[in-house]
This record gives sequence, C-alpha cells and structure tokens, in this order.
Amino acid sequence: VILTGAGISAESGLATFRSADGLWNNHRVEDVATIEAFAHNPDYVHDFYNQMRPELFAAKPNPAHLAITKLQKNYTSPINIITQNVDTLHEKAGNQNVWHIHGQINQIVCLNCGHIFETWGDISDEDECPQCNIAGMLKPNIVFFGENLLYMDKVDKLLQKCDLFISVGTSGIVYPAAGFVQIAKFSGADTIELNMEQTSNNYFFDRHIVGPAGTTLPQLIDEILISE
Ligand code: BV8
Repeated sequence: VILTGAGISAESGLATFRSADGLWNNHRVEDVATIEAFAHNPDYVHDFYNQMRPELFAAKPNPAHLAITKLQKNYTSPINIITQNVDTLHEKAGNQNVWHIHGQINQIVCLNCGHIFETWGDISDEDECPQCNIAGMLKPNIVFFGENLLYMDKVDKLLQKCDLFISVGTSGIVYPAAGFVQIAKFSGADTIELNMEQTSNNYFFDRHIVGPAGTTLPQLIDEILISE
C-alpha cells in the first residue's frame, strides 16, 4: 500500500496544505474545507474550488507518480494507492488501484440524490443536478473536515493484509489517514516514510527516507524491483 499526501504533488507545482504561513492557497482551511463553511457560505467554497480546478487540470505528474506505474507494471504483488490528494496526477501517470479517500476535485456530488458526475468546469449554488434536476444541492465530491472519508471499508481490508506500507509526502496530521501506518504496522507490514523531514508519526515507521519524493521514490522503487 502506498499512502500519498500533498507532498507527492509538490514537484508538480501544486501547493501543500501546511505551508509556512499556515494558509492554503491564501485561505484558512477552516473557511473553505469544512462542512460548516460549505453549509454557511456555499458560493464562497464553490469559488475556492472553481479557482483551483484549472490549475489541477493543467498539472503534470512528476517522477514520483511515474515511478509508481513502473512498480505496478513490474512488481508481482498488487500495489494499491490510498491518496489524500484531490488532484488526478496518479491517474495521469497511469497508476492503477487509486483510492481517493478525501475525494476528487473533478467530481461533483448531488446532496439530494447522491449522483456523482465529473467536470473540470465551474459549479455554483444555482446549478441543477443532471440526474434529479434539483438546483442548489451540488457539492464538490471532496471530503471536508467533519465528513467521513470515502472507501474506508476497502482501506481497512487493504491495511489488514498489507505487507509493505509506504507513506509519501504527508504530514501525518489529518486523521484517520494519519493512523493508517499504525494499522499496517500492527498487521505486520514493513513501514517506510518518504518526506522532506521526519513527521510526528515517526514511531510507527521502520525507515525514513528524507528528500524530495521525485528523487527518493524512484530510487526506493528501483531498490524494491532489484530485490524482487
Ligand atoms: C473525520 C479536503 C469522522 C480539502 C481534507 C482533533 C484531533 C484529531 C482529529 C481531529 C480533531 N478534530 C477533528 C479531527 C478530525 C479531523 C482532523 O484530523 N483534523 C486535524 C486537522 C486535527 N479529520 C476529519 O474531519 C476527517 N473526517 O474524521 O470523519 C467523523 C465524521 C463525522 C463526525 C465526526 C467524525 C476528514 C479529513 C479530510 C479533510 N479534508 N481535504 C481538499 O483537499 O481540497 S484534508 C487535507 O489534508 C488534504 O486532503 C490533505 O491531503 C490532507 C493531509 O495533508 P497532507 O496531504 O499531509 O499535506 P500537508 O501539506 O499537511 O503535508 C505535506 C507534507 O509533504 C509535509 O510533511 C511536507 O514535509 C511534505 N513534502 C512537501 N514537499 C515534498 C514533501 N515530501 C516529499 N517530497 C516533496 N517534494
């Protein structure tokens, strides 16, 4: 299992969440990525994601994403990617078995009928659902703080039978994703963390590889494939 966070997309030019000023794309996360913020001011939150969509649409995968495709093509056991990222760089790199536990920027969900559809365009509070035609109930299919994660039953199964857990570019702050390494460890997996620094989760990682993922992940994957 490979768990990825915003750090794997940093070398593709996308902002991470916990940059120095604590802001994210010049906004406080609490103002744009909580279910309360969305309920209170849906247009403000729609605008935030509408502005982000073109940048993520244009973003290109970097060597870290591409190395995962190489691993999936050459490794005998199945490799699953659990990503906290809402960008589609794993898919653009040709990665398979990608699970977006925090949702995706190019998906919209209707809170009236549950229909999920794809778009890279703008969404507003007036738009109608293409399935039930009710207006004003569309939300980015992104898991806000206070919402349950997606695919958690699949994630639980993957972590229970995981024998190698690699965490790439996540600060280990946001739960429950930050607790996945613990479940993998207790299931007997070897655990490796790739980050620019050691994170707060260091107790559960057997190995820390410090450096940019665009360099460290291809190197680790070559090491794994040679020992295959
Ligand atoms: C839930 C959507 C159950 C927006 C996101 C108090 C204590 C503990 C937990 C909580 C608490 N209060 C509330 C909670 C729960 C809360 C939580 O964990 N809060 C934290 C902040 C304390 N979690 C939730 O609400 C989750 N839901 O628990 O549901 C529930 C349900 C109902 C009622 C009750 C309970 C929902 C969490 C999902 C929230 N949505 N995103 C969007 O993405 O548009 S989270 C957001 O943070 C992103 O998804 C992001 O991916 C995620 C994690 O951040 P990272 O990916 O790690 O990014 P970050 O910038 O932090 O770090 C980047 C790392 O990369 C750094 O370490 C850096 O060193 C490294 N790096 C940088 N460059 C590179 C690099 N590494 C390698 N190479 C590089 N080049």
